[in-house]
Amino acid sequence: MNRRQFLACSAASILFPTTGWTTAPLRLKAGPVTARILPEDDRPTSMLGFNGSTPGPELRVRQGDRLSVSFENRAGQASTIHWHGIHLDNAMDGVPDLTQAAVRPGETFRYAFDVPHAGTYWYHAHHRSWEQVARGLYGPLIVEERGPPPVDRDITVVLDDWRLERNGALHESFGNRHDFSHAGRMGNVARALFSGATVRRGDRARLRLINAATARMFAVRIDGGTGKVVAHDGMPLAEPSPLRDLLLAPAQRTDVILDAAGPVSFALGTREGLYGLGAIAVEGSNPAPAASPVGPLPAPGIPAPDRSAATRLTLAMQGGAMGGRHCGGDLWAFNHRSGMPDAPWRRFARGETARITLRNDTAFPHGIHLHGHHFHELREDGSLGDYRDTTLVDPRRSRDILCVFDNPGKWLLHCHTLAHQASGMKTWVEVA
Ligand SMILES: [Cu+2]
Repeated sequence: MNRRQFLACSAASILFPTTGWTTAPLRLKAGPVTARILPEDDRPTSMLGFNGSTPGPELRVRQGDRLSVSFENRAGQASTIHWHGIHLDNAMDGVPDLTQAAVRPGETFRYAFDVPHAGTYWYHAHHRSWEQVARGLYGPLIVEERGPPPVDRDITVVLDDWRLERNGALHESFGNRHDFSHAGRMGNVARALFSGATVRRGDRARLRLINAATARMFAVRIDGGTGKVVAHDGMPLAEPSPLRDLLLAPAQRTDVILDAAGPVSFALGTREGLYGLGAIAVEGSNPAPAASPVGPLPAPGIPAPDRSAATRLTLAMQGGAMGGRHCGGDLWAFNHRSGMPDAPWRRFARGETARITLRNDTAFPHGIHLHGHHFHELREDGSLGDYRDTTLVDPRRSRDILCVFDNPGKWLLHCHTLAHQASGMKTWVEVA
């Protein structure tokens, strides 16, 4: 990232549209949009979006509600919508050729499902996602608690990067083999996009961070107040932890509750130093700032898994540049198999608990996402860690997860570096 781009990112914050509460049927129309990523005196960028914008509108529902969305595909290519992190009805999961046929251009598909857990989620295209998400086909999905924590502001912060030409156009290097065999499609401009532009000094703000990038691990520093991390991937932490620098793999989310002392700024940690992503401005001051400490979000009421009976499995990640050889047939593989097998990697009885060792035998980090479920990360000492739907595994390291497979259906399991997913690092499981 050069100095011009660093300066570009000090520009005023960009807002994306939000909807109000909704249980009524919604329409999401995918199609071409013009996005303002570079500053005003620079050129706009032609992208894809929903209802005229990228990110698409923030959808807000309450826990336990039914979300009903009519997806109208005017994107000019087949597509689907995946509702990332929601424990939903399998037929609504939006995976082409696994849970539905891709929706052809000009066609409409009705998604309707119950939303069982509160938290910060997002929706995104799941057909040729390495290209369609990079072109802008995604948006936030916020599920409000029935008894939300008292805050003065609730602001969604979408983190993304884009690979742009000097004239502001998206670089048409989609499918670039070098990207696919290395860390994926990295942008040369990165931003934080906000659902709200301002806070008052003294406001308690809930910040919902979503990494919508197709490849970038966002190392994020937040300045401008004292905060606590209260949730990862939508799921509350039993005890909020002090806000330090955050690291979000693609598709991961983190909720922070922060008492604002000034403008709340976001910066990306890079090898060359901090890169400004944008800031929420301060306007006025709160006459009655919250005095109580930040407590945990309402517990999701998920029973602790029975570990004693857990099935032991290993899923090894292979391939890529500088990686070990494998016989999978594409750039990347799980257990020496590239791409979708006809039969699931594993069939689980409904309710079965599995302890899966995710072993990264490659030279790159991978954020591994399981559809339709969350799972516990296990710490080195074997204790239960964060409850997530996407877990980051560093190069040459492994991480154990513990998952109760209680949602029936066919569920994708893949790397959320979308170029890796597209070139082999995916499989699926079946819960029956
Ligand atoms: Cu990967």
